[in-house]
Amino acid sequence: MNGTRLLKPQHTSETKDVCRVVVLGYQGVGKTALVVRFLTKRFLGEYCPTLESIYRYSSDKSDEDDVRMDILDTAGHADTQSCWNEGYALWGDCFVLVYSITEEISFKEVQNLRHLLEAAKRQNVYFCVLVGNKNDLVYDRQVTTSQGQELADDIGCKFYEVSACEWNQLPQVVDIFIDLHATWRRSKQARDGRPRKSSSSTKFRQAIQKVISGKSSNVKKNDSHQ
Ligand SMILES: Nc1nc2c(ncn2[C@@H]2O[C@H](COP(=O)(O)OP(=O)(O)O)[C@@H](O)[C@H]2O)c(=O)[nH]1
Ligand SMILES: [Mg+2]
Repeated sequence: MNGTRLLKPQHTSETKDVCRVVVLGYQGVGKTALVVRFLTKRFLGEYCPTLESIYRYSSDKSDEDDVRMDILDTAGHADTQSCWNEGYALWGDCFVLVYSITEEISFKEVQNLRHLLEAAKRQNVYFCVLVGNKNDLVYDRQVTTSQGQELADDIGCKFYEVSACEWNQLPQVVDIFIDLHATWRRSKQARDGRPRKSSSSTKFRQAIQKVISGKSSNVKKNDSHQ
């Protein structure tokens, strides 16, 4: 966890509705590309491989249906149990396990990470999703879609195959984070005994669809690979 200090969650009124998401996976699988795509809608191409950062995401709404997330984009070092017990597992509510469909070793790594996560969280509630990235590189594929789906079924989580670099796959990339947040919030509200409000995720997806189809004025759309 070079550079990023993970503090024990303090559930103040300021942070209690913020969902903490940890993005994990082998180096170079596209973790940063996916996070940057979700946050900025852009694909930059090159990202600092050793930079570990926490990003605050907040939807533009002021009602209770707000989507607020702190997203920790990790940069390796997630392969020891102590790192888990003291850091990621304590900090995170949700985990995005990312591999590249072009690298079998990265698929093995998510299986390893899954065991570390389970061991660290034990009985505690957490949510995760499995993401196979780089599905634009089908000719270099080393991990089949059914292998990914089988692993997700085994973990009991949702599975996505996406490409961070393909502009038309932005909705799927958004779904990864928004669905995870929705699951986290439903569980939290059930635990808090609060009645469930209708989710804002549908409205959010509609807004993204508008951006993609060029109906929104505040995001440039002339980039098939941005
Ligand atoms: N072809 C392709 N390349 C990608 C994709 N996502 C990321 N990359 C590239 O993979 C490399 C590593 O990406 P990065 O996000 O830094 O990986 P990280 O180490 O897991 O954070 C960069 O050169 C990216 O441009 C994708 O979906 N398709
Ligand atoms: Mg990175």
